[in-house]
Amino acid sequence: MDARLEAIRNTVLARNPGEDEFHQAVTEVFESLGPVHDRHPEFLEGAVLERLCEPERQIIFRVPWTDDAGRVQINRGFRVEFNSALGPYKGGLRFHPSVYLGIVKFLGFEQIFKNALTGMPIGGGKGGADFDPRGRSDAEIMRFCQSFMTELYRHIGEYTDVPAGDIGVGGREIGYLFGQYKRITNRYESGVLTGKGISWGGSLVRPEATGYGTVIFTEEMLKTRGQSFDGQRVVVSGSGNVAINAIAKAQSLGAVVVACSDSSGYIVDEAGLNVALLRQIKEVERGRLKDYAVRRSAVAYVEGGSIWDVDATVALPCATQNELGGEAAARLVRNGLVAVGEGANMPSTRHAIAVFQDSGLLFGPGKAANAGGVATSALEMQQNATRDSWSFEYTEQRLTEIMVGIHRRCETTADEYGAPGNYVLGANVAGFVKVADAMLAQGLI
Ligand code: NDP
Ligand code: 2IT
Repeated sequence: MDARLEAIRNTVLARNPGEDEFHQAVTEVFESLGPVHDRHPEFLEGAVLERLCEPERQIIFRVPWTDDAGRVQINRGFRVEFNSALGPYKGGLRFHPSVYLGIVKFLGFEQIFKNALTGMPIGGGKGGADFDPRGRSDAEIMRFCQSFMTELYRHIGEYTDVPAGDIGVGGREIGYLFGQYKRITNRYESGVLTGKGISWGGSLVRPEATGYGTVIFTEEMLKTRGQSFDGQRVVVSGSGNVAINAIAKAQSLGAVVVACSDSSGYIVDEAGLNVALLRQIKEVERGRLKDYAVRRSAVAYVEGGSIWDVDATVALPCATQNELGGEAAARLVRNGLVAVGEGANMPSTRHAIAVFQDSGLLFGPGKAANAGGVATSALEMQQNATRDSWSFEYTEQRLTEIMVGIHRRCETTADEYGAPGNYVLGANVAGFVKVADAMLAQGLI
């Protein structure tokens, strides 16, 4: 790392002790930015990096609620409003027991650059709670969401901060959150949340957008080497919103997707995963992947273990951070991997990224490859602002154009900085320069 940037990075780490994932995300971005600061001394003079690493605002709050047995439960809620240089803070809410400030800050930090790359007018933010939705009834989820919004509502708004979903937050939760926001404020403010239901202000394609976008981005990478998804053997980790829609899109392009996972285990279906059955089990029944193997013959279910033991030519990690380590990466590379597209945020460890990059395969980092979700959220905001609703075909076409544009921006930036094919550098530099320019133009704030 450039010595000037390393000094700033060390100060950031010391100021934010114990936030390992945030440290990791900052280090990864800083490693790309040395050459940018040679060309732009004004960024150092304006202390852009120091400002970028300090969120504009951080909110931590108590979320009290009662479970179905009438017991009082307390969770911790977060919203980190990281950077508003390009637009209102934008980013998802994550409900998962592992959530703490370090996770919300890594996600919010990544979101700044991702959102810049989309070309849409959105800043970066993220939030969530250490609430575990697993095994909770609909009524418990609703009471939790209502309590969460009873504090959050005063900090958000269509011109201020626009949350959406992430792990553990999908259409059902956005519905309860929106209902409570409307009730407290007495305003039907569609643009305050994205990922809404189609009949009440949501956008077609938003549910599919992250998974579809990841595959579109990866297909663009493959094209640079005269390849495509057609005939690839694909492994997708996770079986949530991003994973299932990535599987569906990869299959539509001719890939055979043989495996996916949840936090309990993974399934291998050599005939190609049945997306309708996956949706029935995960989206309708909210069940476990283990049930898939019970209902379909010739399917292996492996309890525990790592899905990355399954060979693939294309890997799409779509579950969670640091799920793919260096040893798994080395094994996949030895066994014929040609491309990785990150549907999740920071799923590959730094060691794994180094292995992928050293091997010369195509590696699309999350902040570029999974930007289709937030980009389509911005399209939802656009439709809300004009009280319009677009067709599936038109919205999907806009998503495709945005993903192709992000790919091109990463590629040309990597070329410009003498690192052709390095999408990590391309994404970090292109996202950073856009935000840094806007921050300097807006003065010291
Ligand atoms: P979902 O809640 O729909 O699905 C999450 C999936 O990942 C589930 O299969 C879950 O398994 C698995 N998972 C979650 N946490 C862990 C863990 N600690 N260990 C192992 N498996 C885990 O979330 P999404 O699909 O929305 O999100 C997946 C990833 O994509 C996240 O990294 C998210 O930040 C990222 N992302 C999401 C976007 C979106 O639009 N939703 C946009 C861009 C990125 P289980 O059910 O067993 O917990
Ligand atoms: O990580 C992400 O980009 C998301 N969870 C989607 C955020 C959004 O505002 O749609």
